[in-house]
Amino acid sequence: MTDTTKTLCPYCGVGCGLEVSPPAQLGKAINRDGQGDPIWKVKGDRNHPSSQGMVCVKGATIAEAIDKNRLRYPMLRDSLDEPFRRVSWDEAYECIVHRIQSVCATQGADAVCMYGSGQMQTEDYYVAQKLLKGCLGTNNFDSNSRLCMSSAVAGYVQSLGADGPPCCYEDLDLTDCAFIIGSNAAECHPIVFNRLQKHHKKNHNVVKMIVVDPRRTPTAEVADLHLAIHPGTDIDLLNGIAHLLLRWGYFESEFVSECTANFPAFAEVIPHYPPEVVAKRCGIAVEDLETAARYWGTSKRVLSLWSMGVNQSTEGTAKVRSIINLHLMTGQIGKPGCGPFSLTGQPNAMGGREVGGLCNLLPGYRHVQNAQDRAEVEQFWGVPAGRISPHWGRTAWEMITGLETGDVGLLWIVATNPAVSLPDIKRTQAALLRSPFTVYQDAYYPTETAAYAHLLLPAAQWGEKTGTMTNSERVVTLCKAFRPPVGEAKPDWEIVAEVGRRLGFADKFPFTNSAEVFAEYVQLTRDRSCDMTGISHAKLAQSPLQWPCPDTWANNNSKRLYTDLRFATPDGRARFSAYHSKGLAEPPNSEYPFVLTNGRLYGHWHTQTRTGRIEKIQQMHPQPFIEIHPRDAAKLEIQEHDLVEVRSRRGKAQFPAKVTKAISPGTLFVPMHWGALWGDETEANALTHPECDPDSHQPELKACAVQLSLVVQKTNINQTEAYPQYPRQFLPTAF
Ligand SMILES: Nc1nc2c(c(=O)[nH]1)N[C@H]1C(S)=C(S)[C@@H](COP(=O)(O)OP(=O)(O)OC[C@H]3O[C@@H](n4cnc5c(=O)[nH]c(N)nc54)[C@H](O)[C@@H]3O)O[C@H]1N2
Ligand SMILES: Nc1nc2c(c(=O)[nH]1)N[C@H]1C(S)=C(S)[C@@H](COP(=O)(O)OP(=O)(O)OC[C@H]3O[C@@H](n4cnc5c(=O)[nH]c(N)nc54)[C@H](O)[C@@H]3O)O[C@H]1N2
Ligand code: SF4
Ligand SMILES: [Mo]
Repeated sequence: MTDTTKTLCPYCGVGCGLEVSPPAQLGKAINRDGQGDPIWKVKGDRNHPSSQGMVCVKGATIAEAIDKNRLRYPMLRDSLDEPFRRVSWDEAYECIVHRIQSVCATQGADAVCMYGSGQMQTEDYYVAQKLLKGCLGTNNFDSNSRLCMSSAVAGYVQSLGADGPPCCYEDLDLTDCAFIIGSNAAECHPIVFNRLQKHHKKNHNVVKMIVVDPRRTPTAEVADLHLAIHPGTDIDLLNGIAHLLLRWGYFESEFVSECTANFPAFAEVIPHYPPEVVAKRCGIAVEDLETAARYWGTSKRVLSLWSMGVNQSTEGTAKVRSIINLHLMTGQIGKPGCGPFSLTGQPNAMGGREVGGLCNLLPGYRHVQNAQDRAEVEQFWGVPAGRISPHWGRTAWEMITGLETGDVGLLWIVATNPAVSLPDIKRTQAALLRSPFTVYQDAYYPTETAAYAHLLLPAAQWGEKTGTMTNSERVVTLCKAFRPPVGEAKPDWEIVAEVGRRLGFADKFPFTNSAEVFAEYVQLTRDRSCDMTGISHAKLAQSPLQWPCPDTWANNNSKRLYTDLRFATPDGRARFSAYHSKGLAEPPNSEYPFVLTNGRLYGHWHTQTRTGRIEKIQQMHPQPFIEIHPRDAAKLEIQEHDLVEVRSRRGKAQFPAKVTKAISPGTLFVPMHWGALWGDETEANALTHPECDPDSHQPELKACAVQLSLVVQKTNINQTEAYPQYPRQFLPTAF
């Protein structure tokens, strides 16, 4: 393994290609903690179709974190107040198998849950679906995509008939109006945003950029029009734009009558959204609303880009569908440069959706509630008819409430850090403390969730295992191993497959490598909208491939979906939806007068398990903060860098104040990256609530009502002590 290896950046859903080459000193003795390991060289892969050699700071520095604080051996303890002891893999496997068998015997298979992540590779996901849904007969596999992409999935399925963003990155170069809503792409999807920005700059008089976000983010900074709407008023805005488009006659009647259904219901809702009413509700000027509608109406190719400001909402599905409505009424879909383009969060959230990695899905964009879908998968897996449950399994949050009620007997967590990232974190942590048995399969130690685990399983991570990931534009890339796993770590799919064999399903898990897993899985995509039968590890070793890619096609020409204007619904027509705005689940009131929102910073990745250990990134973002508008700060006599306290109905947290006009009055913003390991009382999720969307079950992480008060003035704070920059060893460790 000395040559350059082509792989994919394991952070965001942009999916940039990387080339990794060995450090000069490879082979030198390394210390046991891996802290002094030589650093692998990483650069952008110029031949990758999605990124063409570009990378952001996260991709460029990834190699600096791959050896620090790794979980190297299986570790076990009987109760959470004991220290872990190292055990062999054999002992670890026997322990899980015994636990699963006894939970199934006493409580039934629906008491077993696996909580996975969009950072699992497709092969990892597939093996887990087969074990839980096919062998055990429970749909209790959910992933953190429930917190992330599930509203986009529900919106696409309901409006277009199937999941899958219909657009591609080339559309960023071809659009004449980018409508960016609830996305801070400049920080969160930087390589996508750079490409769009380049096009926007080059064609400044023609190409427009609109950003809809309560914050003036770096994304909003470069827009032609920034609509700083009140949090939770997106549907008002979208219906308000539709109102003006209809009033001004920007309406593709032929497309609407030939290719869509349900327009009359939509047309009944829209008159209720005249500009004066909408502008007032959203907190924007009528002229700005009109400008937005004018840009939409006069542009030939409108490309919408959205992310968590849309999805993480109790009306997330309705927001997604209301965006799609605008595309349908103006015929802005299925053509170059336009369409509703959901930006995916995690590197393989797309793959996870394709392979059925949510508790309501089955492989190949199938649904557990659809009898034919279940029958097809049962037959393919060779399991008895009726084995796959016709009901939704537990969603991520329902796994937590199941721990509270005692209905969950075993929780197996893979590649996610729920003790930081789930809503209402104190309630989540209390529930995790009550878990009869928690298996935690992760690459790092310590993490916050390890404190709640009985059994720790060391996962081989990026670079140590070979598998595939799908990015936001449906491009599948092979992520090749370039070094052996640390310690006794193993690829996630291998661990799950071995448990399956030991549970008595040996014939279902005959795989000897991940290429075989993939080869089996793609057969389940045959004739589905995400057909990948023409893709294999061997072919991907030549170059990434975009789906749909059936084995019957001579060329991989899959840039856009629905180019024939036939949609994936039974009658081929896209569906208009008719939603009224409901607003926030927890609106501000006199006791909790502010809306707190939260999100990401350019350098950090989620709960910092990797980026928190990279010096350059630590220096970029040394500590958390809270953004407060100068008018609100003045009322409370808060000044820059003062320590302030935020309280919601569920918990509290403290942050240094950042007084800035970038946030709208009445709204506050904190970053989501600081869990208990990285600071005292700086958890965004100590404040958030779990209320969720009725269709997608995605929680409204983006908004909760809070109160704000001054704690200490800046002159009295020792900043370094208040915010330690490196993880505290807060757990007893037997390493
Ligand atoms: N640097 C970095 N990049 C990442 C990640 C990371 O951790 N770090 N994570 C990846 C993942 S998994 C994801 S899901 C994506 C997330 O990518 P984004 O969704 O772009 O990121 P966020 O910062 O969570 O939220 C985006 C914006 O939503 C706005 N917002 C809040 N409430 C509302 C509202 O009611 N309406 C509207 N229109 N906007 C609102 C917030 O002000 C915020 O600026 O990023 C991916 N990329
Ligand atoms: N307040 C608030 N909360 C949020 C959000 C928000 O915007 N605001 N966003 C939500 C969203 S969109 C997301 S995606 C989640 C993200 O939240 P998490 O999924 O909890 O975040 P990560 O830190 O990415 O956790 C990934 C874990 O996987 C481990 N890991 C990395 N590679 C591997 C591997 O190959 N195998 C295994 N087994 N483990 C591996 C890492 O060490 C890390 O512990 O947070 C959600 N929570
Ligand atoms: S844009 Fe996303 S995929 Fe590309 S290098 Fe940055 S984090 Fe990695
Ligand atoms: Mo996400």
